[in-house]
Amino acid sequence: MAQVALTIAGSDSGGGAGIQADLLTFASFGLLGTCAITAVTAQNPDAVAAVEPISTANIRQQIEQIDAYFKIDAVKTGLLPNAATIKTVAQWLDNKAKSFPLVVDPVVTATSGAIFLDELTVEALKQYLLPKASLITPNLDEVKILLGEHPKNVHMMKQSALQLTATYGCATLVKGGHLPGDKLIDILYEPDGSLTHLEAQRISPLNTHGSGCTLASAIAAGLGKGLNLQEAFRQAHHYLQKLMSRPVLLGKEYGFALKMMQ
Ligand code: PXL
Repeated sequence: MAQVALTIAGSDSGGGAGIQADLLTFASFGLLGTCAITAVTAQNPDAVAAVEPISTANIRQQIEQIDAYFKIDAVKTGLLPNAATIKTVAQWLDNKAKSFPLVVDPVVTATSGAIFLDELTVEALKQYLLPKASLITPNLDEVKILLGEHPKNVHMMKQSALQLTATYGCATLVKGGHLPGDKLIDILYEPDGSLTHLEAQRISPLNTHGSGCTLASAIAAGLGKGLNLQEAFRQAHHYLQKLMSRPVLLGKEYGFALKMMQ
């Protein structure tokens, strides 16, 4: 029987991030992808022109319809645009009592700066959702918003991962793509104290829009297939490297676009 993954996230009209990246990733890993759309953005790889939240009543219905029909093997959350949406998702998760792994990508800002969650929303994320996660996947900007300090080196990334895991009881993947230098370093810290450190070479110039969504949904896919977290992380990391090493050429630049032709 096919495994089923659910992404609860925003739509990216440019196709590179959000729901579109998640569903593509689930399919690449052989899972059946389902989605609950939390917000509709109007954007292209240069800029986000608009973000319109979907009503919580509609989001709840999207999730309930999926839940009523499918046995869900993994859930990934992305952009949750306000506190009411976060509470809606958290309420549903409470009723499910952890029957699947939950990967929370704590999307707080977009690279373009156009998506920005206010303080109330960040507080709701910390209070209601992060404690329910199996894994959270902050980038360095999101670590700063969650902990108050921007990691400046690998040692600080490890300390941040440790602190987030201690606070929320989940595994933490700190993505180091925003550190300067040629090496891209990601650090996974698990509640049992194990640390996995994966490196890659920075490829530039490359538009990496959507890479965070893809990594998180690839891990969710692996977990949904029954892999342990370390193995799911390794496979997701490898998948992303493969995509980035074969970028499609867009109009203006080498874009990542995540539409690798098979
Ligand atoms: O990568 C963060 C992100 C998540 N979700 C949506 C986005 C973006 C970044 O632009 O557009 C819908």
